[in-house]
Amino acid sequence: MEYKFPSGFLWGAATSAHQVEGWNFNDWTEWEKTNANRLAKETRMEFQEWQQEKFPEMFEPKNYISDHACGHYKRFEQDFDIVKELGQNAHRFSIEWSRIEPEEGKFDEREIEHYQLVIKALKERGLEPFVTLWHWTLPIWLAKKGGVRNADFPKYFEKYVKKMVEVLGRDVKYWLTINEPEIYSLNSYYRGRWTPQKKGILNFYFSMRSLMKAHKRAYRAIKKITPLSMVGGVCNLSDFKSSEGVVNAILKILFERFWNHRYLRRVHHQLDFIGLNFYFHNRIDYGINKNKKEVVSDVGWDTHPEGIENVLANLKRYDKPVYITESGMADKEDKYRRWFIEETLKAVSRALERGVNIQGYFHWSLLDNFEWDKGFWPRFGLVEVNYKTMERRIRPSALEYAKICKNNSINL
Ligand code: IFM
Repeated sequence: MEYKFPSGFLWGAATSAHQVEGWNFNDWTEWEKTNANRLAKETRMEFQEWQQEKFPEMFEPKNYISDHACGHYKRFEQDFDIVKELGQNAHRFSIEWSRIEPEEGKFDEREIEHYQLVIKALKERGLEPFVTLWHWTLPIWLAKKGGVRNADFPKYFEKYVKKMVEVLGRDVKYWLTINEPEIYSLNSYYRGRWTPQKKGILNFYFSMRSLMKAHKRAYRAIKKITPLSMVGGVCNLSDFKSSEGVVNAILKILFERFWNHRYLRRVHHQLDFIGLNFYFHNRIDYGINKNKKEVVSDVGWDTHPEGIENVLANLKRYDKPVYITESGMADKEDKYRRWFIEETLKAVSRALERGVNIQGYFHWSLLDNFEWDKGFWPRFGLVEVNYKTMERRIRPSALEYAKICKNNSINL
């Protein structure tokens, strides 16, 4: 049986500036330089033997330096040709704040022009731009002032956002303010794994609070300048399932409330749509993440694509359009990606049948790219990147995804 997606459904893939562009200068590039040796050493404790054997590059400090990344800053036109060839009609990317405002209050006109060209290149190929305004990297001057934890962070963000909307707003309908505030706060301000490596529940709380305020300010600013634009936020939500027993059922409700709904409940009046990033499934059994781990990705994450149905159904309460702004898996050999995409999209079709207003799907990612503190070894791309030659090679799963995009349908 064939399932037809609603007409006008957007099909695409996503990237973020720091992970693909190359030649950045921001808080992450500086952190990478001082932490590369440590990260290479810690790998032995963090990853299993099969991962260490499959990806020996994880032991090399240079794996942790983003440097030229995928060179997408210079190759964006060729990369968008691939997107077009793959039958997609939309594309999600992010703007690198540190390029735009390298010094406080000084905007770099040449970099603004760069992103104008990026958007023009997308439009010329019939690709609807979804523009993320902040995907985790900060200009150095702002990081020095305490970044997200500076009480004025929301104001700094608003100023940058206003500038972006003034110069790009004519050609952009869809804006995404902040990527995954909960994942950023968790890793940078609770676990202390990412720059600026702060720890503790209070740090997490204040980081989230600041990002919520920043989102709200950005929303109002964008709508004031371009009232017809659509402004969304991007959350990384989990599928929670509980094993038997009252305790597990209660734990499930609490985790779901805290992780999936705390941010959304607070910002939903300032959202025209919800951006959902889906990767994680959590079985609660007197503890979190007691998963069966039937299919595990290269980074060791349990993949449970059908879980997206449950998460989508739970978003119905907000009564907003939903775009799946990320969903994907690290799979160097492309063994599971086709299965993963198909199972995800079948689950999406079931959620549509259940009345969830889903309007688009963006696979993470278009290209293999720089995966933050793990560096280059995880391969999330529909398109493989040879980091030595910068050559691109379309993976077989991408061709299968292309069929779905072109037909706007999937065989159930
Ligand atoms: O690479 C990241 C991306 O930057 C944010 N969402 C999850 C992806 C995979 O970890």
